[in-house]
Order: sequence, then C-alpha cells, then structure tokens
Amino acid sequence: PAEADAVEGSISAITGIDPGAGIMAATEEAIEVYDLNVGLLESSDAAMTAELDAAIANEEWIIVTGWSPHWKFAAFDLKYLKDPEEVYGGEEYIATIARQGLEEDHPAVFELLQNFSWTDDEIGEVMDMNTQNSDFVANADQWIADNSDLVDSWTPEGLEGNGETIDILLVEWDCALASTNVIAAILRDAGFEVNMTPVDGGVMWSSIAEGDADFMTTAWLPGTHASYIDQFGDDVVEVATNYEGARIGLVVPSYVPFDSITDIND
Ligand code: PBE
Repeated sequence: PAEADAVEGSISAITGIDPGAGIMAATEEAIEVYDLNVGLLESSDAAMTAELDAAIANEEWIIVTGWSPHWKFAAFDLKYLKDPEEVYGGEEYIATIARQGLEEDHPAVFELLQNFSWTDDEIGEVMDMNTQNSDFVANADQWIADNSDLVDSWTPEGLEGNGETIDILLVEWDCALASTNVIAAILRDAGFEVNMTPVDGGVMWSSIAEGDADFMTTAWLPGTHASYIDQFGDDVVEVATNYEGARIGLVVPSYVPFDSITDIND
C-alpha cells in the first residue's frame, strides 16, 4: 500500500556513530558534495547496529555509516551505496600505531605488533564471538586457544613481562574491540599488566602522539584517519599493517531501492 511505502521510505537522517570517527567527517562531506537533504545522527557502533537490526525487523528504510571489516555484513543482507564522487575513498589498510620510544622500552612488545596481521575470516571469527557473548576478554582467550599456530607465529621468543604496564587505547568500534582484546590477551599471557582504555578517536591519536599511551591497533589509512595522520603522524610510529582491504561508505539493507548515494534525494 502506498501509505505504508511512504512511511517506510522516509529517511530524514543517516544513522552515524561516534563523532571522532573519520567516517563521520566523510559523511558530513558527502552530505555537502551530493547536496543531500538528510541529517547525520551521532550514535555509536553498538547503537547504530541496534538501529539497523530494528529497522530490518520492520523492513523500514535506513541508511547507516558502514565499514568493513564488520560483523553486520554476515548478520544482515546489506549493500554499500555507490559513491561516484569518491568521497569515501577506496580500499584502505588498518595500521598499528605506537608511541615513540615503545620499541626501545619494550622491544618484544614492539616485535609482536610488527608481526600482528590477520585476515577477514580471522577478525570475523572474533567479532562473531563478541556478538554472541559480550565477555570480550573470555572470547579473546578462547580465540587464542583455538588459533595457537597463528598466535605463535606473531609472538617473538623474548616476549616476557614481569608485571610491567602496557597502556592500549581504542575506540569502541567492533573491529577495534576484536583486535585490541586479542593483543591484550597475548600480552597478559606473557606476564604484562594491560590497561585497555576506550576513548574518542581524536584522543586516541593525540594521547599516543604525546606518549601518554603505548599503542593502538585501529588506525584506518590512508583515507579515514587522514586528518589524524596529518596532525599527529610526525609524533607517532606506524608499526605495521594489521589488516588489508578495509572500506567505508554508506550502507543500506538490500531491500532499500537505492544503488547510489545520488539516489537518496529522489
Ligand atoms: N570506523 C571503524 C572508524 C575506523 C574504524 C570506520 C568506524 C572511523 O574512524 O570511521
């Protein structure tokens, strides 16, 4: 019926995430570049995916800020909208970024970070476990036990702590929760005391640049965190790429009849 369709088809705002995420700045730009007559709501990864879940249950139209790797693509039938102006950039990599001096202070920890790199399936398993059970620490321990060959290949011989504290920062994006908890569990098993502190994206970068924290595993380059690497790149150490083939964009359930960002105003 036409009336129901009209309700289903009304989108007044894109459902976004935390304001420090690069994808929020990219989406503000997309609204300008495509002259979209929609707003952008701040939220979080967890709240955005809850909204997505609820919209899909009612077959309502919704547009979210989306990215891969993310478990939502396994859980729901979704599609990226085409981005002919390339506001969201192309394929990206996820980097591990450390403070200056970490290599000298904890060479084996630094070596672990140099070795840490995983595939879509591997991070996907951890994200999937985290959606089933919110005990991320237990999930990381379980995943490590199930993937000991891979974890051994990352772990240098000399990785041995004596209760020294390692401070890891993250933003509560599901991919970052997965990578951070796995690396933290490896360090704890090796005898370090690990703090994991969730912060805003800008604080994550500035704190590592200032040497107030040791590292993070969730720098999206070259595009999504371009403004952060421009601002802080000289004061941090890019240790390694931990994931290749990342992507950001606008995402809708597959039943939404848009193929491109240019269809949103129609
Ligand atoms: N994300 C996930 C982040 C990086 C990781 C795409 C939401 C962002 O800064 O936009």
